[in-house]
Amino acid sequence: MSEKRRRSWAEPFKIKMVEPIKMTTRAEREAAIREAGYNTFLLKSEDVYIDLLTDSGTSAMSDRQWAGMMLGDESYAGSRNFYHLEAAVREIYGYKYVVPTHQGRAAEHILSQITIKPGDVLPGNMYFTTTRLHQELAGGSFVDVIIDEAHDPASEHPFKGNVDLRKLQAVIDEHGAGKIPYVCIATAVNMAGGQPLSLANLKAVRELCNRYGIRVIHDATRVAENAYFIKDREPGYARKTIAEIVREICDQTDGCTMSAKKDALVNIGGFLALNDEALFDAARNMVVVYEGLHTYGGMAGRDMEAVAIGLHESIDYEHIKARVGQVLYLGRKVQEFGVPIVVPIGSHGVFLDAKAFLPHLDQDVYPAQALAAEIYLDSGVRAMERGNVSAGRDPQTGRNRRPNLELVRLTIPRRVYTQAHMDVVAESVAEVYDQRTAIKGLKMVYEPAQLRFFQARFEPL
Ligand code: P70
Repeated sequence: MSEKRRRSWAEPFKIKMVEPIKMTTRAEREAAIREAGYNTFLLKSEDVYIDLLTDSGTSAMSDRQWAGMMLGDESYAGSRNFYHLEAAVREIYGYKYVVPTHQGRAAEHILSQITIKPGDVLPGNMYFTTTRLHQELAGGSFVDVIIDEAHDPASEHPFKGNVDLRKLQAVIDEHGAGKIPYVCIATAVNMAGGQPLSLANLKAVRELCNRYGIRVIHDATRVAENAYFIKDREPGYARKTIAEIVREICDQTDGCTMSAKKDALVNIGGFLALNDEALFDAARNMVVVYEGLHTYGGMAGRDMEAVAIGLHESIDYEHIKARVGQVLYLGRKVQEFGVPIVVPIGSHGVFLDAKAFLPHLDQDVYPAQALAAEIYLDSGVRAMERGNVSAGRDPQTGRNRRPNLELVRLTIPRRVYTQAHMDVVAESVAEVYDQRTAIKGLKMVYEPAQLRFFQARFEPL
């Protein structure tokens, strides 16, 4: 067979347990989305056919991970599984100290409370909802220092997760290093569409921060996916392993917050990892207040074992190539139908550009929210709004932030769906695209004070 006719990837696993999913009628979906206040977070998962709400905690664990669960040491203190987790983090990421937490935002909470003083500023390569909220709750304010291209869904820049060093320098000049407890660097930047940063850029950030004695903290939630893009796109990295690239990324940083529910292929878990002993000490004092003893955080022994094994699986080349490959497959399919999406196609999902999809809708009638509801109505596929609702209100003005990116995220769980599922999703999006001029906006009728996207309710206009 000629190379041209060969597929670029196939899943490096076979399926040995299946979970039936329910198909619904249009009438059932109409009732379900109305009851959910047109918010896909409020749907019952039983009413969902293909669930692309998130890649968080939704992956299929391997037989090895399940076997590891049976070896859970559920002792209150000193569980053997904690030491396995600590060893995996040290070996793969290279950070010295590990504080287990129940998931990523708990690590963000602890880090924010031990490092941020009121009035501090936190530069970062685009906000993430929970990260920014914990910074704000500790009295800090987030400043976006990502390159402009990241805010443009049509820019083909290969490393849209990169930091704009001039923006970072300007924040340092304006506030002074004393007001910057750390710079927060995410890999495979979620809100930009799963976009990677380059190692060259990260090294330049490190150098700049070294000059001012500022820490660099890494949101490592999707670091292996970022490493895959570096191997694929960054000069000089084609021959390095995913493990080597992941390690090189972590080596530029002073610690990380981690939601193990993504890269690490578990249903629950996370940690804070640090190199500084004094900071670790503060974090360890804090974890016992909010999470649990410092050798389990918020996790059972079996959960820590599954994370330890999942971390090793996450850096397997065949795994990560198939994972990112499946996202690429869906993205290209959607593009073939002419649907506007964020380019380059990201690592964990396909992001529909709702502004270009629904140009007749103003951002304050929530086009991405309306589009996610419409896709659910068409096929039972569940997506997530990542636009004006997610961005929330500016604490100063109280007005909607109206972010540049108004997106619907079709997020792919790892090792869960097949290529046929991806075809169904792409065809449904194309069908909705054909009907787009008939789609109307939404009015928010219930708005929670924090992280409003989770529980807000809407009515059709
Ligand atoms: C998602 C999930 C979680 C996440 C993340 C990055 C880059 C930290 C976290 C927090 C779940 C989610 C969270 C908030 C709003 C919508 C969805 N992202 N950093 O679906 O980790 O969830 O374990 O507390 O992506 O993108 P955790």
